[in-house]
Amino acid sequence: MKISSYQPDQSGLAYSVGTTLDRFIKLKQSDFPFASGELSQLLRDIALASKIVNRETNRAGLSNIGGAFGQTNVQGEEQQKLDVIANIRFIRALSKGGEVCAIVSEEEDAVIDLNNKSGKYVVAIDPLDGSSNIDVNISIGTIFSIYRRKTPVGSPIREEDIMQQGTEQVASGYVLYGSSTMLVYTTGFGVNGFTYEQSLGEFFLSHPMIKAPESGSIYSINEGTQEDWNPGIKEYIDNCKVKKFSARYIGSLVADFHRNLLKGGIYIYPATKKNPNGKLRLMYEANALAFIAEQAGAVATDGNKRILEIQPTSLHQRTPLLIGSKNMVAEALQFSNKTEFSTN
Ligand code: AFP
Repeated sequence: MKISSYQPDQSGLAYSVGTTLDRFIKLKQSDFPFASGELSQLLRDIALASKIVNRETNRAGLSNIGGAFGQTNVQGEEQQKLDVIANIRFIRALSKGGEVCAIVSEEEDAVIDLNNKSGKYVVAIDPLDGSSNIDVNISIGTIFSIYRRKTPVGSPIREEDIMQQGTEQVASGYVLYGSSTMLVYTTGFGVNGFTYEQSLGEFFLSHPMIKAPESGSIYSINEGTQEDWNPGIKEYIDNCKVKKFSARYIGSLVADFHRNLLKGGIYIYPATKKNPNGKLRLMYEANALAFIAEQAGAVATDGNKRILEIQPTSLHQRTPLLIGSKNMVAEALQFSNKTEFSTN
């Protein structure tokens, strides 16, 4: 019997499809000194649910799942049918996996206790962010944060398991359902992005070790609300215009954040008269993106404080958010009258 050792193909006829998310997660499992594979499985559960949500969003215009659901969520916002579907899909995936003990979701008033005796992790999730964009075919996203519970595994869930600062995240990420679908995540060892290959049904590593440019020339803010900003923010934005920066804002946080992360830019959702504490939610929007931003070399603040160091006091707490390229956020803070921001 002849045995020859494996030689990678040199013919160039069959291009390499690259590293799948599954393989990448497995390779990186050893980054965690006491990893037993549960966090890896949890990330895979999220990836699976995101594939299903991707399928649903892609055919939203063809099936009867576009449009409003006819109910409002706990924030008083009108729920889209796809908000509800995504919420069900993610909660189902997370409850079946066995790694999660509790879930905080934008679409749920209370913490969901999964009554899972072996679950070590708590997940905070915005299942479908930017959902007012669904019906007009504009990018939307999923945002998630993963924490380790503080109390012993198997004991009843307590407030300290849920109300953790962003610095305690063990992983966070987002899925962008855009011109292509991408999953971007960090476990505190850099940020990696994966693009979904529809025909193979797999995410492949496409953006290894993402680094945010330190400066940029894109600013993203809802300028329609400028009469309600503090004067410092208005001055900063006026200065962006003097510098002939580009205004880019589509009203889907994940998409606006992702673009600025790759190209260099700043996203601001300030405190306004209508939303004195900002509009975005700390636990399942700001924290997850702040962790990603910092891991990529960018920064995130509420104007006074690093986002990751804000102590949550309620599940659906809002926060002002300035996030993006380091130098741009620093300049925005110089302009803004810091004391006028509030996190309470
Ligand atoms: P929706 O999910 O209701 O579309 O809200 C999206 C969002 O939370 C965030 O993704 C956007 O950046 C932001 O709100 C847009 O808010 P404005 O419409 O007030 O600019």
